[in-house]
Amino acid sequence: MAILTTEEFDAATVDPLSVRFGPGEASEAHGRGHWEDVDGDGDFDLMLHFRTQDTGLVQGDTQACLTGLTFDGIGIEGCDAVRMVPPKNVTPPLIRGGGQSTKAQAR
Ligand SMILES: [Ca+2]
Repeated sequence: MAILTTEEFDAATVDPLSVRFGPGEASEAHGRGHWEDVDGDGDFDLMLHFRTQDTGLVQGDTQACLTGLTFDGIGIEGCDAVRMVPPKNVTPPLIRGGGQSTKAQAR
């Protein structure tokens, strides 16, 4: 999960420990933020790690939101597309075809 710095928003102002992510309101797994240039545009973005089980997200969720505070106490929030990757060899994919949804068993 990354909070990107843009022209309007400096991710370095975000207090990493204030950020809650997903319906489970997960907090940063390591208790700290990581500043990296995630998108390679030359400024630092805030990278946060959350434990999947803490976020409350389940496979099939396509969007997740976070809330947080800047160091100045200003509330921030944002949502973005997420892709939950199923554990290998556990969950069969849902295949949609012919106007009907069909559950396919992967073996
Ligand atoms: Ca950047």
